[in-house]
Amino acid sequence: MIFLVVDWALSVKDPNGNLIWKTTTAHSHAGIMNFNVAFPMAGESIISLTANSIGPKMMGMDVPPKAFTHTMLSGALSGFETDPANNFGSRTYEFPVNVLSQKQSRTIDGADGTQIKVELSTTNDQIVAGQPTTLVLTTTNAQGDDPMTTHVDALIKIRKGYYVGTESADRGSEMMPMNGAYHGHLGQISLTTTFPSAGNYVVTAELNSLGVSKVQFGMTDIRFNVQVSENVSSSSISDVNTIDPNTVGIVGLEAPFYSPNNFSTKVGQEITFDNVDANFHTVTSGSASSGPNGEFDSGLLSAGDKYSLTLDKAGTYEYFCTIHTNMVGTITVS
Ligand SMILES: [Cu+2]
Repeated sequence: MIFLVVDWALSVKDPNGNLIWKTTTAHSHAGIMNFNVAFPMAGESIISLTANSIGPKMMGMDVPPKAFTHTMLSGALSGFETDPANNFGSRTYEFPVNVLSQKQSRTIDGADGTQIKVELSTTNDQIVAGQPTTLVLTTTNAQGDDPMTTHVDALIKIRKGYYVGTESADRGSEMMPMNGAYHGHLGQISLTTTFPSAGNYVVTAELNSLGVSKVQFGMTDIRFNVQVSENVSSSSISDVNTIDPNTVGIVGLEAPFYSPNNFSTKVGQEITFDNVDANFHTVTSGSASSGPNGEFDSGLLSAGDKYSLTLDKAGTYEYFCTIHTNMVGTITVS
């Protein structure tokens, strides 16, 4: 199914339910969106897509028929029908994504029938671009009862495409394998590095056992993929509130919609709504199901617009966006 002319937004929640990434509310003329996001931690993350149709009326004004949302089940792009059912309101679709742990281990063959198990782990679950991360490579003997390995050298390379993030110096001759490479006396090697940007990195390690090593596995190599997430914290969403405690950010079609979504204030205190999204929104008292109740209405706020509101009676006020009716928020006045 293809939608023509819609507003929409995408967000991603991590397995703990924290919002880790969110688009501004986008408007597009054909229903195709693509995006890049790196998942910061293992577990089930949820991608939410909210689509909002544009109907014959918006904020009480007529919308030209060409600007309505059209739903096309099949056929040519120009052959869509202008069916009133195309005005489907706001709908949210959730897509769970199962992210595998950054902790990875693999058993690889060494020389003379030896086998070693190599584990890559990180000191923190979340590898964030621009922040130092320690990678730990642990090599153990995969055969017999004694897992101990000793005196392991590694030449570690971290790459993303043509970008070389970290590369230890060449390990030199086999006689002097420690030259410039990383060395672990008990088969454990750590490397602290900073990934410059989000995305998928390839970590390769050329491993070598010294002559004094407990397991003589010779030279072998291993490769791991590491996901690095964007340096976007949920603080970028709440920032607008930390600047001024009496400000509510209008953050768009995906939850929390208005940040903070449930806002508490005092009688007579001025509240500023700040449209930090890239699309038009309103702050209108009432609810999507029963419509505006006339207590307050910001009218159309474009990107960057502000709306000030002072409530003189204690109580709980529900409000919504008359363009994107899934956008709802609450103000509690005491
Ligand atoms: Cu809106």
